[in-house]
Amino acid sequence: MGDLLRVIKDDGSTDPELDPELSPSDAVRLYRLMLMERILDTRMLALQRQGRIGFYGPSVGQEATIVAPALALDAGDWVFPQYREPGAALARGMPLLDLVNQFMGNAADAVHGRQMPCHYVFRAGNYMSISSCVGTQIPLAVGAAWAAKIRGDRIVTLAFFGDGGTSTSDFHVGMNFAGAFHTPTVFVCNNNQWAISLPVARQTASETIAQKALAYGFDGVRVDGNDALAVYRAARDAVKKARAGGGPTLLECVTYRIGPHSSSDDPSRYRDEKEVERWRLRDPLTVYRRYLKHLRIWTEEFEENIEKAIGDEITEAVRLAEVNPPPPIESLFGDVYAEMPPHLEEELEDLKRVRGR
Ligand SMILES: Cc1ncc(C[n+]2csc(CCOP(=O)(O)OP(=O)(O)O)c2C)c(N)n1
Ligand SMILES: [Mg+2]
Repeated sequence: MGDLLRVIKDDGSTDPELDPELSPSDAVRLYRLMLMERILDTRMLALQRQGRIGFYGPSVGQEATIVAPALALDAGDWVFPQYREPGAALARGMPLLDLVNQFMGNAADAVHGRQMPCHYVFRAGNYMSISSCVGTQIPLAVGAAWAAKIRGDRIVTLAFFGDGGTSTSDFHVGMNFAGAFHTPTVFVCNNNQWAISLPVARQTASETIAQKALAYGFDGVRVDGNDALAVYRAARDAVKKARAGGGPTLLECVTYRIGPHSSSDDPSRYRDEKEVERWRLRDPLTVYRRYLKHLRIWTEEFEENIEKAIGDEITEAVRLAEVNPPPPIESLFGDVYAEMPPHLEEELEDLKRVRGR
């Protein structure tokens, strides 16, 4: 269990026993989503620095652990995300513009600007709304899986969480319940080595996170989280097993948070830049490019075209999102009662008067 599951070899060839044998178009789709997440991060952080969005949590270095599990699901399955997985939402079909509207909290944002930026929801893709409270999505994923099992729906639920999330009581409650009730749940732990400024060695005395699954009576798999094919393979196997009634699986995707925890964090205050440089050598995009090159898909021209197309898509989404006004003031009072009660009507009138309209 201590060994890491790897599929892509250093020369870009793959382990024939483990290769999930993606079609060329699926192989490109996986790359495009990872690259989209990378470029989106750079652009959104820049917008945050310019004061055009309030806050942002980048995921540089973790793209494989985010996109590959989402691609292993069927359309009817459910995702219970943490807060660092925009690539998974896009993989579930969320339009980029919806995502950017949420980052800006404007009138077109599905949650009317009530959530922090990066706390999106995509109902049509069964992508649950995000809670900032670490770990709370884990029992929700298990509960939804249990409900599906009782109803006889052959769906799978997938929960994303971090290494820090494994220290919450919600993690242990969820894992225990999933094991005892044999729920169709896939737990994806993005072990990016840090929970803001706390290193994983201070998080747990266990040698690995994957081994925690043993105590709850199901399989734990330790995956090279920077090898997208390994993550995809492990997630696909876990999803298949869950759907066939084989119960839950915990995947520990070993990766690294290259960037800051969020736009409000300065990691130079608590970690050595040399550690970051070491991990940069195993950038998941570089690893995957070697594989695409081996398949004779990747060329410099391919890269230029795809980067330009993604860049243009983001520019257009930002342009359209910035045209949207802020949410109307009435939206503060909405979505609680079917009809607004008189005391809220009065408050709304007061608010309008104070605001001068
Ligand atoms: C219950 C709870 N405790 C503390 C926090 C503050 N907090 C936000 S993110 C975070 C770190 C989480 O680390 P990890 O689970 O490893 O996820 P990562 O950010 O590394 O992806 C903390 C402590 C919180 N949001 N919720
Ligand atoms: Mg972490």
